Amino acid sequence: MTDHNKDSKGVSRRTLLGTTAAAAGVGLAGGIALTGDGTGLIATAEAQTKAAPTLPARPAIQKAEVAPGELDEYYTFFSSGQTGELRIVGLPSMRELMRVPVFNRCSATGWGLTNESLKILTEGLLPESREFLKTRGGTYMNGDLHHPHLSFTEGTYDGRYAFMNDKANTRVARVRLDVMKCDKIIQLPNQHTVHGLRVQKYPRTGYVFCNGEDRVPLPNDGSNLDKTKDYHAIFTAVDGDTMKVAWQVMVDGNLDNVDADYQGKYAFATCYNSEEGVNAAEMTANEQDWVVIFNIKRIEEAVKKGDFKEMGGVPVIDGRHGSRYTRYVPVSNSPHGMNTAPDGIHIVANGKLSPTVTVMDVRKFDDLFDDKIKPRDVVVAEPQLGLGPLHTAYDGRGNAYTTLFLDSQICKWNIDLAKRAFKGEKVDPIIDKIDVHYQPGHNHSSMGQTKEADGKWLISLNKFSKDRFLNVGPLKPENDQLIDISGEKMKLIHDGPSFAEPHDATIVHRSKINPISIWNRADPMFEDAVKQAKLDGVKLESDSKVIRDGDKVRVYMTSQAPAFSLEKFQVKQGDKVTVYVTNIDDVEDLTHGFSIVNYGIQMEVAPQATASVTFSADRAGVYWYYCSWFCHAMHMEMKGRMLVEPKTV
Ligand code: K7E
Ligand code: CUA
Repeated sequence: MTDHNKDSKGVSRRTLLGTTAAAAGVGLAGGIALTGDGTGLIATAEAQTKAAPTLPARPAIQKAEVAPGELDEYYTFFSSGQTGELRIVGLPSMRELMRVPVFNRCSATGWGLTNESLKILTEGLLPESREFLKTRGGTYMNGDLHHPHLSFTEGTYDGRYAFMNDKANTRVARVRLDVMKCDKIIQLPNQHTVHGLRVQKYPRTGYVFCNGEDRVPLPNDGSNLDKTKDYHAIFTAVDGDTMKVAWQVMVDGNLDNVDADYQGKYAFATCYNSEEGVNAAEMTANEQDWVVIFNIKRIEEAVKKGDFKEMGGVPVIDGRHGSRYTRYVPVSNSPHGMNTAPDGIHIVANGKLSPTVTVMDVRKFDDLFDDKIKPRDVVVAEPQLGLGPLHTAYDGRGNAYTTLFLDSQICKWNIDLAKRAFKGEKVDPIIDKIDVHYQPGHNHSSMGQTKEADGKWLISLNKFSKDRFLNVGPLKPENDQLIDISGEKMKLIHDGPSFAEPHDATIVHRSKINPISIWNRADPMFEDAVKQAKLDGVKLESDSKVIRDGDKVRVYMTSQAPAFSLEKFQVKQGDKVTVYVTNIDDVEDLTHGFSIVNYGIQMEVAPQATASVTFSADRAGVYWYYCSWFCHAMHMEMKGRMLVEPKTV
C-alpha cells in the first residue's frame, strides 16, 4: 500500500498563483450516448477510454484561485447534517455563497417563524406527528440533512430542484433552484428515518428514492419491543413533481445508501444488518450483507394491478427475499456508499468494514431478474483498496476515487483494470493514493454523478480537521478538501473548514443553474398572503392598512429603502396579529428585514417578495420594529412603532 501513498504537503496555494488559467467550459469527457432503443443512457468502456485523449490539455495544476470579482465555475450543494440546512459553495474557490434553511430554524430569514415557511414545515407532516407536535411549536426544531441531489433530465442536471432527506425526522424536502428556497417538505409514513436519497436519472426525475434505515414494528403501536423479527425497513419512491409517496417496498435488512441507473429501470441500495439484530454485535455478526436491487417497471406494474398492501395511505409492496420485485446480491459485511459510474454501466458498493468495493454491471440485471443468472454473477470486480472504503466518485475517464475512512486517504483506481484483475490478470487497479485530513466520508467529483462527469475537481468531505485550523475549542470544524484530479496524480489544493456537518455534496456546472434575482409577484411562495389581501381589499404593492377582524388584526405595509410605509400601528393586548410586509424595491440585492424588538419576530423580505408573520400581542407597550437587513445609508432609521394597548379589566 505504501508505494501509493503520496504526501501532498509540497503543494501550497502560493505555487498555484503562477499557473495558467484552467481550460474553460465543461468538457464532456464521457463517451455516453443516448441510445435510440429505449435502453436509456449507456456508454461502452471503450468509448470512455477513447474519450480521454480528446479532453482539452490541462496545466499540471488547475487554477483554483478565483480572483476578486471573478465567478466560480461550479455550484456545490452541500448538506449540513445535523445543522439541517442546505449550503451553496462556489467551486473551486470553496467560498460559501448561501445557506438555504430547510429542516432547521433560521434567525436571518425567519424560516420557521414566517407563515410562508411554517406552511411548508407543517403541511406535509404525518397526522400523528402533527398531533405530537401540537404543544411543541407545531413542527420539528431539528433535522439531519445528509443527501442533497438535483433533479435530472436524460442523465444530467436540469436546474429545476434539489431534493434532500432528514434522517432525524423521516422527511424529504425539495428546494427550488430558481429562487433557492425550500418549497415542499413531506414526512414518510411506515418508514423510520430516511438515510440514503438519490433521484431517478433517466428519463427524468421522476422518482426520488428514499432509504428507510431503521427497522420498526409495523404498525408501530407500542405493543412489540422484543419480537424484532417483526420489525421492517421500508424503501420509498417519492414523486418529485407532486412530492407525494408513489410507492413503498418492504425489504430485509437496514437500507443505507441508494443510487439509480441511467436506464430508468433500476434503483439499488446497500444494506447492512442482514442479521436483523438490534445492537452492534448482532448487526455485524455475518460475513456478508447485500445490495438490494429494485425493479422499477415490475413495481409500477404491481401498483397498477394491486399487488400491494395499503399502509398509512400508500401502497406497500413486499420486496423481501423471494419477491419478484427485488434481488439481493451478497456483498461483504456492512457496505455503505452506493455510486453509479457515469459510463451508465458500473455501480459500486463500498465495503466500509471490508477493504474492498464491489463493482456490478447493470446490464446483467435483466438476466438476474429473469433468473437466468445467480445474484453474484452481476459482480464484475471487487478490488481491495484500503481500510474503510465509504464512497466513490468518478472522473468520466474510467477512473474511480474512493474515500478510505480509516486510512484517511482517497484511492484512485481504474474500473477496467479492476475488472481484468478480477478475471485473474496480474494487474494492479490502483493508480494513486493521496492523504486527506482526516477520515473522509463522502467525496464528489465535478459533474461526477451525471453522464457529463468532467474529471476536473474532487472534494473530500473529511469528518475530522484536528490540527488543520486554528484551535476553536473542543468542538472543531470539519474539513472539506479540494483536490485537482485533472492529471494522473491527485493534487491537494485547498482546506475548507465547515460547520457541522456536510455528509454529501453535489457539484454542478454553473451553466445548469439559473436563479432569478427579483421575486415574481405571482410566485406561489406568498400566494396565501395575496389571497388574504384580496379578501381584505388590500393591494399588497401599494396599500398600508390595519384590518381588525374580531381579535385578529392584519397589518399590511410595504418596504422601500429606507422606510416602511407604516411609521406606526396599534393593536390590543391579546390580539392575534399578522404583519404582511411587501418589498416594493425592484433592485437586485435590495433585501429588507422586519424585526420587532423583544417580540422575537424577524424575517427577510427580498425584492418584490411578500413575507408575513403571525404572533400574539401578549405584552403591552411600545415596541419598535426595524429593518434587519442592511439596505441603505438610512438603514438604521428604517423603523417604526407598534403600540400594544393594555387589556382593560
Ligand atoms: Cu454520512 Cu451519505 Cu449519511 Cu456516508 S452518509 S459518510
Ligand atoms: Cu431596509 Cu435595512
